[in-house]
Amino acid sequence: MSENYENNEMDLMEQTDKMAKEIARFTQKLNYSEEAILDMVQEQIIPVEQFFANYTCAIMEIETKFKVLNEQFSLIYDGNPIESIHSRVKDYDSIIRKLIRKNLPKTLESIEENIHDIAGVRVICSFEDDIYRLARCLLQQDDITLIRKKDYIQNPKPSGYRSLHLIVSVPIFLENEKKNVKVEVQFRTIAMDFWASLEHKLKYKKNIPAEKMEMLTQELTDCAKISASLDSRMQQIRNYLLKAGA
Ligand code: 0O2
Repeated sequence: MSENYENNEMDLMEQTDKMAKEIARFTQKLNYSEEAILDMVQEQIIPVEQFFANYTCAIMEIETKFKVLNEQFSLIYDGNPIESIHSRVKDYDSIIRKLIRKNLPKTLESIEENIHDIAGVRVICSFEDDIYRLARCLLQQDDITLIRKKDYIQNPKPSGYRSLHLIVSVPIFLENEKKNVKVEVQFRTIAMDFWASLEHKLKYKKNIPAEKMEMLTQELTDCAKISASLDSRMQQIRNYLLKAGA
């Protein structure tokens, strides 16, 4: 037995030696091609990084516009109309999933042409009136072009989802060019956002039994009605206070 062990040991040593030589040869080859691979990766990655950087810049432009409006409104009206602003660049996975769902080509050109919410800015207000006022102010700026408007406040989705969505195009100024970039702006009241966040969580929960899911969905639809009613009543109180000069 021990002999076998020894023999095995010898075999292993020989094999290891052979393998080490193979690896050295392979690594030498790899060293050469590694640079080529790196060059290739750089060539592919830089345009993708630039592509997404444009959306980050467009978000900065839009955010600044809202910060300016918020500042100005706070001087004219009572308090700031914007409670908070949240922005994000859509992640690559979600973009690809959307392309697959819509049966679109998976190229940067196709993404730029067909996916309108790569850059997303969510503006949260206390009152519905502020949403429409801010939207109007944004759209009247001469560098902003409206591409599409979906008013889910006037026409809520069957689920109860409410929000005002604008797809706008905004110019960004790069080293040697001006580029128009699309941004999706979602305006919500605090109540709309509260509801949508919970509903979004429910949508992505996979392990809820079907009948429980149906019950929770119904419950959320009821909550959406309560939330819409709350927004409307709060708006009325605010209108009264404004009229009373409070
Ligand atoms: P995420 O993670 O927020 O980015 P389109 O963009 O026009 O091709 P769609 O769905 O017709 O696709 O556009 P729509 O209706 O304007 O909705 C786009 C975004 O609005 C969604 O993005 C959500 O953020 C939000 N939204 C729309 N409907 C609902 C809803 O019923 N519930 C909730 N919670 N959010 C909603 P994504 O890409 O779905 O997701």
